[in-house]
Amino acid sequence: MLDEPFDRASIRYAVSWRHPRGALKGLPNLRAIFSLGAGVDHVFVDPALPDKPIVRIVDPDLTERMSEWVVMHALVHLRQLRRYERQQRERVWADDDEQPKAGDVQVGLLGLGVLGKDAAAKLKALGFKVAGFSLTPKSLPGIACFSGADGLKRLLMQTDMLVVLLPLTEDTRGIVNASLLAELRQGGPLGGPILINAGRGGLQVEADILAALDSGILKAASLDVFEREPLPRESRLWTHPAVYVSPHNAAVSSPQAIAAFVAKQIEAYERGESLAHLVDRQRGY
Ligand code: NDP
Ligand code: OXD
Repeated sequence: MLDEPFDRASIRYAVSWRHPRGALKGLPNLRAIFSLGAGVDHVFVDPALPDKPIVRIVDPDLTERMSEWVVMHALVHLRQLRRYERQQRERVWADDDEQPKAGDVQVGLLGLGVLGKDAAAKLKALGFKVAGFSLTPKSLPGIACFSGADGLKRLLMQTDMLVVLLPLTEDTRGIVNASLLAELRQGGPLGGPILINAGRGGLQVEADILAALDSGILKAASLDVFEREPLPRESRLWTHPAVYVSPHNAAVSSPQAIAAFVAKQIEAYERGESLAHLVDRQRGY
C-alpha cells in the first residue's frame, strides 16, 4: 500500500505491524500510531519513528487466546502428552510413573502485565502454585510477586515451569540465557525445569536453550517465538524430542476484534478523550 500514491497530509492515524523503516515520517497531521499487536518492539526498530503517542492492543480476545496457549502447554508438560502420544503410536500400555498434580508444580511467570496476570490467574485456578516477576513491585492475590535482580533469583530457584510473557526491550533482550536457565530448580516434580516462551524470540538465546536441553539442565520447552521468524528449517528446535514449536500464533487476535479496538480509540480521541493503553517510550513497552 505504501508504494501507492496517497495524500500524506490526509493521514491522521497509522496502524502498524512491522512497518518499513521510515514509512511513518513526513506525515504532517499524524496524531497517533497503533501497534497491531500487544508487543511494540517492531515499532521501535524504526529509527525515524515520529514522536507521536503509541497505542498497543489490549483486548480480551488476545488475552484469552494467550492464556489458552499457556495453560495448554502447562498441562502438556504436566501430563506428559508427548510420552503418551509415543506410547499410543507404539501400542505400549505403560503407566509406571507417579503422576505429579498441578499443586505439586511451581510456575514462575516472567512478566505480570495484561497477559501474565491473566495466565497466572488461570494457572492458579487449575491448582498450580504461581509466582511472578515484574519490573515494578506488585501485589496480586494468591500469587507470590517478585521484582529486582534479587527477586528474579529467588523466583528462579523455586521454579519448575518458567513461563515467559515479557516484552522485548533493551533490558530484556537475551534474558533467557544459559545463566538464567542454570538458576531454575533442578529435579522437582517434573524431573527438571520446563521453559514456556510466548513473549518474543529476542528474549531467548536458542543456542543456550538447546545446550541446556542436551545437558539435562532443562527438561523440555514450548516455544511460540524465535530469534529468527519463520524459524529456519535447519534449526534443531524443529526436531528436538523435548521441544514443542508453534509459529508465533499463541495469541493471534481476530481482525474484527482489533479493528473494533482501534476504531473505538480513534473515535474517543477525536472527541477529545485520552488514548488508552499508551506505550511508555522510555521503558520501551
Ligand atoms: P504488558 O506491558 O502488559 O506487561 C509486560 C510485563 O513485563 C509487565 O509486568 C512488566 O513489568 C514486565 N517487564 C517489562 N520489562 C521488564 C523487565 N526489564 N524486568 C522485569 N519485568 C519486566 O504486556 P502484555 O502482557 O500485554 O504482553 C507481553 C508481551 O507478550 C508483549 O510485549 C509481546 O511481546 C508478547 N505477545 C506475544 C504474542 C504471541 O502470539 N506470541 C501475542 C501478544 C503478545 P511492570 O508490570 O512492572 O510494568
Ligand atoms: C503481539 C503478537 O504482539 O501477536 O500481539 O506477537
